[in-house]
Amino acid sequence: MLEGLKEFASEFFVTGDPLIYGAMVSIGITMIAIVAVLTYFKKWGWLWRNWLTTVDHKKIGIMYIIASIIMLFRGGVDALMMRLQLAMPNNEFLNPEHYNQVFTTHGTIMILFMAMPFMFGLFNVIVPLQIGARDVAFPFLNSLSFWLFFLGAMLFNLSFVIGGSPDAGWLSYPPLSELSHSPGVGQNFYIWGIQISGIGSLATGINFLVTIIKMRAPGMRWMKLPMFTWSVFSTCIIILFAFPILTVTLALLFLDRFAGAHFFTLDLGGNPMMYINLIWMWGHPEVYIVVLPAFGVFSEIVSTFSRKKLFGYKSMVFAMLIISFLSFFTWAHHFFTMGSGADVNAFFAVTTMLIAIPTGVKIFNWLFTMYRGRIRMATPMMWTLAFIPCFIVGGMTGVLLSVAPADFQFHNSYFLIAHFHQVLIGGVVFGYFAGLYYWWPKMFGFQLPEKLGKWAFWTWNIGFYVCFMPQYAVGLMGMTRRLSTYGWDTGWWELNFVSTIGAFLMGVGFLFQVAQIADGIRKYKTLKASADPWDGRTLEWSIPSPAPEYNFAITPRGDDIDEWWEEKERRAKGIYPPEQPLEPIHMPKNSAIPFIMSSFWFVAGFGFVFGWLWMAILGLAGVGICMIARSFSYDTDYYIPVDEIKRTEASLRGSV
Ligand code: HEM
Ligand SMILES: [Cu+2]
Repeated sequence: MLEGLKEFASEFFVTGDPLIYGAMVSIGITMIAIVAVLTYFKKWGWLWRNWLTTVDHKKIGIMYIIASIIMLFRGGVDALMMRLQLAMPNNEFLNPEHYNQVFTTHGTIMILFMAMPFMFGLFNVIVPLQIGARDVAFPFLNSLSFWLFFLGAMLFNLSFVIGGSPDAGWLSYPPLSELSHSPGVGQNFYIWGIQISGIGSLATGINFLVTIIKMRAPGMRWMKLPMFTWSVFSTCIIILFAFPILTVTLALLFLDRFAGAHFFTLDLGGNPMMYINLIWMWGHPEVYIVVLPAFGVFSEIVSTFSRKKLFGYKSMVFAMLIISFLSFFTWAHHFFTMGSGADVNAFFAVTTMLIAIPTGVKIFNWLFTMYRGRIRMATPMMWTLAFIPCFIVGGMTGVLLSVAPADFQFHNSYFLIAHFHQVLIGGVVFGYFAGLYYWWPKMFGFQLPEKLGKWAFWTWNIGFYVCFMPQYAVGLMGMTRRLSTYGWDTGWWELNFVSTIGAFLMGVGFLFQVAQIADGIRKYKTLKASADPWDGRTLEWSIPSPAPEYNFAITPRGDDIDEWWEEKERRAKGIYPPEQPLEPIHMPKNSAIPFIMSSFWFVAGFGFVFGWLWMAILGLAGVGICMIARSFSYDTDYYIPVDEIKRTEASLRGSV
C-alpha cells in the first residue's frame, strides 16, 4: 500500500531537480500565506462578492492585468534561467531536457498567458468607457471568459510541479508532440491549458465585437470611434477567424495522442505539415492580435500628450483593417525552408512585405501628430517614444526575414529570436505598459509615482538593447535557436554573456515597476487622481477616477472624434449641454456560475491530462449542470436607484 502510494507520488510529482523542489516549497509557502492573510483579515467574503463572482467589466479587467503581471514574472524567470544557462559555454545549470521545457513554457506563457490577458484587461477596463457604455454586451460571458482563461493558465502552470512540463516548443509541432516522442503528460497540459483558455479568448473576441457594434453612445458613428476602440475592433475580427482554427488543431492533436488517431503522424496517412500549416494559420494572425491594441494605445497617448488631434484618422483606421486582413495571408513565411516550392514562397514573401506598408503609414501618422505638438514627457509618452525606433528596427529585420531565399540562412537562428523579441517586447509589452501607466489613474483613482517609473523605463530600455542587439550578430555567426549549450570554439560566448547582462537589467526594470506600484499604493491618499489627470480627449476621462460601477450617470453623446476634448472646448466658451434628469440604471447581477463552471473545466482538463476518464466525465458533467443552472436563473439584473447614483456621484466628484 505504502509502496504503491510512493510510486504514484514519484510519477505524479516532478522529482529529481533541486530547482523544482525549491519552486514547490515556495509555491506551498505562498499558498499558505495567501490563505492565512485572507483568513486573518476576514477577507474571504469580500474576495468572493467583489471579485470572484463579479461581472463588472472594470474589475474583470483588473483581474486580467494582475494575472498577466504574475505570468510576466513566471515567464521572465524562465527567460533569466535560459540566459543564465547560455551566458557561458558548456554550462551545466540546465540540462538539455530541462532547457527544452523552459523555452517551451516561456514562449507559451508569454504569448498566451501574459500578452493575451494583458490585452483583454485593457479591453475590459477601457472599451466600454470609451464608447460611453455601461458594460459589455454580455457581462456574464465576460466573467466566464476570464475564469476560463485563468483556470486554463493555472492548469498549464501546474505541469511544472505535477506530471512534467511540455517540451516541444511553444507551438508544439508533431512529431515531437505526438505520443511516440512525448509519452509523458506534458503535452496534454499544453493542449488542455490552451484549449480551455482559448475558448475564453474566442468568447471575449465575440463579446467585444458585439459591444462595439451595438453599445456605442448615441451619435458615435463608425468614423467617430476612438482609435483604441478601433484597434480592439480589428483585433476582435482576427480573433473571430483565428481562434477556431486553434481550437480544432488542438482537438485533432489531442485525438492523435489520446485516441490513437493519426492526423499528424506520417503512418496511416497523416501529415505533420498539416499541423504546421494549421497552427500558423492561427499563430501568425495571433501576433497581430497582440500588437494591434498596442497600436491603439499609442494612438491615444500620442495625441493626448502632444495635445493634438491624431494625424490621418481615416488612414489609421484603414491601415488597421488592412493589417487584419493581410495577417491571414502570410502564415507560410514560418516555413519557407520546408519545401513548398518557389512560387508558394514568393507569394508569402510578397504578402508579408506588404504588411510593412500600412504599418509604415501608422508610424508616419504618429510622427506627424507629434510634429509641432506641445509634448509632455510623462511615463506613458516615454514608453510610446521608445517603441518607435524599436519597432522600426524590429520591422526592418522582419522584412529581411521575409525574403524567402535569405530566410534559408536566418531560419531558426538567433537573428530570428532577436527580431521577434524586438517586436514583441518593443511593440506589445512596451505598448501595454504605456496603456497601463496611461489608464492607471482611471482604474485605481491614484497616480503612480513617476520617479520610480522613469528608473523602470530606463533599465528596461537599456537592458532591452543590451540583451537583443548582440543576438542579431550571434545569429549571423551561426548560433541556432533552442540550443541549450555550445562550446568555447564557437566564438559566441562574449556576445551571449553581454546578452545575459541585458536580460538581467530588464529584470531589474521589472523590480522597479513592482516598487513603483507598491510605493503608489502606500501613498495613494496623497496621489489622488482627478477625473481627467492627463487632460484627455476621449469619453473615459469625462467620468470620475476610479469609474463608478455604472460608469456614466447620464449616457453621453459621441458626435465627435475626441468628444471629451470638444466638450471641454465648448464648456470653455460657456456652452453647456442641456441638463438631463438622472434615471435608475439597469445593471447585471453578480454570478458564481462562471467561476464554478470554469473550475469544472479545470477538473475535466486535469482528468484528460492524466487520462483519468472518470474525472474528465465528472468535470464535464459539472460544466453541463452549470449551464442548466444558468438557463434556469431568471433573477439576473437589478436597478440602481437615483438616490444612490446621486450619492455616489457626490462622493466621487466632491459635488455634482
Ligand atoms: C523579458 C525579456 C525576455 C527575455 C530575456 C527572453 C529570452 C528568451 C530566450 C533566451 C528564449 C529562448 C531562445 C532559444 O533558445 O531558442 C526565448 C524564446 C521565446 N520567447 Fe522570450 N524573452 C523575453 C520576453 C519575451 C516576451 C515578452 C515574449 C512574448 C510576448 C517572448 C516570447 C518568446 C517565444 C515565443 C519564444 C520561443 C519559444 C520556443 O522556441 O518555443 N519572450 N526568449
Ligand atoms: Cu508570421
